[in-house]
Amino acid sequence: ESRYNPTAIEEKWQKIWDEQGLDKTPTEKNQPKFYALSMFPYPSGNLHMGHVRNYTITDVIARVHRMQGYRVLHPMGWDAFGLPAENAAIKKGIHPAKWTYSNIDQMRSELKRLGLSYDWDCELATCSPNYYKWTQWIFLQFLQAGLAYQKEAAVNWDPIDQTVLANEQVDSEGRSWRSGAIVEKKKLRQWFLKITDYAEQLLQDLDKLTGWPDRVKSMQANWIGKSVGAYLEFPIVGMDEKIGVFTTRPDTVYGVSYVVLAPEHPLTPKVTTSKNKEKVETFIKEVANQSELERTAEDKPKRGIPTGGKAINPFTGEEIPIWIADYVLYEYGTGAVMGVPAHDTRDFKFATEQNLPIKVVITPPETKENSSQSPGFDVSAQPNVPSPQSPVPEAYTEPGIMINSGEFNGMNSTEGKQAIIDFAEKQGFGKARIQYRLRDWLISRQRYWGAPIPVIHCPKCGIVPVPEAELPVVLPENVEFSGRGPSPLAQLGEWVNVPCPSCGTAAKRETDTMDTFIDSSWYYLRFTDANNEKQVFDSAKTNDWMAVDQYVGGVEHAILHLLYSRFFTKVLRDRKLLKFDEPFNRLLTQGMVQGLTYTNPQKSGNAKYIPSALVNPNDPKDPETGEPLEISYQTMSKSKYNGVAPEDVINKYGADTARMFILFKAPPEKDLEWDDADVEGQFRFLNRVWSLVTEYSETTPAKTQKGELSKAEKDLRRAIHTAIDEISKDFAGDYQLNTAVSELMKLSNALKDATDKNSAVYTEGIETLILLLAPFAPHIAEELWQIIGNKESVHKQTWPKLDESALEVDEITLVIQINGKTRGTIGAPPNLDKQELEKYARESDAAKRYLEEGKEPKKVIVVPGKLVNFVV
Ligand code: ANZ
Ligand code: ZN
Repeated sequence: ESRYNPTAIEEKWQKIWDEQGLDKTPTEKNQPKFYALSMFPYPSGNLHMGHVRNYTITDVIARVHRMQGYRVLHPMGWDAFGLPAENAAIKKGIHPAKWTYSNIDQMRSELKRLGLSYDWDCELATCSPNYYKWTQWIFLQFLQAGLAYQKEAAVNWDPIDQTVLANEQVDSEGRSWRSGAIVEKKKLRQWFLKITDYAEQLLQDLDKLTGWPDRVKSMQANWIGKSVGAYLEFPIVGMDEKIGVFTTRPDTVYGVSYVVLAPEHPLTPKVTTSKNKEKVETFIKEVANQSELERTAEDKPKRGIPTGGKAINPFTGEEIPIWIADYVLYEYGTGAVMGVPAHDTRDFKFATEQNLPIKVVITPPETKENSSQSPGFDVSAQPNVPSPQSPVPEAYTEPGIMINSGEFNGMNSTEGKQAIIDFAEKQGFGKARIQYRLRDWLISRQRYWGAPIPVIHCPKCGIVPVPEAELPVVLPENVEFSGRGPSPLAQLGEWVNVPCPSCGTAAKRETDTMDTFIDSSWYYLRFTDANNEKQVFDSAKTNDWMAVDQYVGGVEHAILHLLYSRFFTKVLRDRKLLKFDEPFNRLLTQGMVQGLTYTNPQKSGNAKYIPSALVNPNDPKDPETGEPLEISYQTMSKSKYNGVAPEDVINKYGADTARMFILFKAPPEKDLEWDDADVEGQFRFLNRVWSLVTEYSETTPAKTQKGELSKAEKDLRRAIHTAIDEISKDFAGDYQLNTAVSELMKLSNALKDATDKNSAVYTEGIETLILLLAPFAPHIAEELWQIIGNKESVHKQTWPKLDESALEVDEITLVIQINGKTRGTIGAPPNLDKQELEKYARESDAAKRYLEEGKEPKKVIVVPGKLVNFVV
């Protein structure tokens, strides 16, 4: 037979499969459904290895499920709105639509070369009016439900991309997720979605997601950030108004020595005395320029000043000063806190720096272990001892027993919290309160390349939704992209000025577009009915296919996309469009693809990365300076010159080898180090399979088994069914696809070593190997399947069935011991009982040698399946 020529067979089969419609989604419902989904890509230009890995993992899972009798939905599309297209327009003068669609064409053709079993009839691009019409329609659903609103707020402003960002899009260092710019605070009128209405459900339902990595679930739980505590009111001296605070520790209320307002708090100017006015105003201005991160950083001094105003602790009647400080955030809780320096670390720091009283009101519970030793501070300290003679070296933040707390003395913190809340409620100055860290989702962007928010601002009617019949609000095409001034849409008078749909008065279109995370929050629903022109989707179809059974993508979406999608699903369920409340049953977050990276430790920034083409791998030196280079594996990226282009690998080895390598090299959720030698290794493996099968095809093997299987045949059959068993388990469990590939290699070795290649068992082995290989390396498997004489596609075959009896072993090894010492081994049939085993053992040479003729051993110990020990 001919040599293995991947290029020829891959092109050939891709064409045939396409013509046959092999990967079309079944419409009949006589099989259980399986929805396999990869996170759809942003069409940036070319496919990278991270994409290849993501899509290969999902494709193998989809293919195995088809063979296992599921009807499978496996679609692909494009997350096609967003800033890079617009930046390309500004820089190169290409219209964002043109740039985007030509990238899509490029990437689609690369995807097609990978042999991914997509139903391309479901393809969608979020930038197409057919899609964003429904994005806009969904926005109007939110608006109708009271879940979309406009408000003026201090928002995250990205000075590079000239747009606002959601909180989720600002990293822990205060940088934009996209441009990397340090985000500024700006007061602007913006659109929000009320995700906070769903905070509790989004938190509770995490428990349902048993198929999600714990890490992702805990990231979401932390982001939602539920705190249970109390709302307490402190009357202001000389005024009718009160300061409401949120606290998680109402049990410490007797230890309050001051109240702090966020500088932006509306009460700040009211409580400030004329003496302090000037200083307070200067301070407010200083804080306004600080990011949230700067304000809350642990290691920074807490800055603040007194307003001169005073409040009353409603529990003690005590007068306490009102301060403002940077560490109190206006956006969280009530924007005001009660300061309890003895039991809160930040308050402790602040009080120490500002010389405010520190009053201990909680003491560690007296247990036997710690009653004798010092609990870390002197609990007998007097209240209101001014620092720096602080009564304690640090804040005691654990629960404990209440002291210095009037009638609540002696209660433990848990009881105490409830008692304080009950008391406050009875007296009318407080109540229980639950607080979430999650903020409403800021969705408006001052950019062009996104779905226009479909509302009109009328001077008479206010906000008027664009009537459904007039959707989509299409993006105008003739637009200037200067990168300066307001959004390109806002500069288009003829587009902006329209009559009000409701009263006809001259009105203005909303010129903001939607955050692209809105587009991706519902695309998986549209896939279930992608070509519906009349509805967002036919609920019957969507309810049938959803939830996604296996979702695969990057962990970088743990909060953003995955939280937003869960939110959308719940809202659309409440709008009666969906009958389920979680979109993704199982989630696999695949690891990164890392490339060999050369760095010069003497250089910094991007200059330290040296392209491998310029380096001698045996003696890595900087080609410019001769300095020795360091070698590491790092996530592939253009700026590190450590990427491997998928096209190059496919051209050299074929898509099947690329797929096999990626699946074999690491478990899906772990990082993967690209290694040319291992790619070569998988190519050789496919070549071995090729020879094995083509050689077999030239023989005339026995078709049916005649008589009993020989030992060699039994062994081969055991190898075949072990492979079926192990690989099936890898798919039923947590997708250890790397071990599945090793099992394929083991089976191929067993076939190579088989002595009788004309037996029916050998035929079973060859067929099984091709069938098991088919999901991993679909082209070569199809070619070999035809070579051995089949007409129907290998991808339409059923997954090989396990014959448990083939796994049974013929013989076990039985150890013979005399007085506990091993004296020999013998083969014995499996499943013998104790008596039978003993009989077997007595017959052995070893036993005969050591057991005196005619003399019974004192005792015989039998461990079934393992050993027989004669005590003499
Ligand atoms: C008094 C107190 C005593 C507090 C104590 C803690 C310990 P989490 O868990 O994050 O919800 N706080 C409330 N609103 C704040 C704001 N806008 N900016 C800064 N800090 C704020 O934390 C809630 C606690 O953070 C609240 O409980 C409050 O301090 C503070 F021994 O109240 B605590
Ligand atoms: Zn009107």
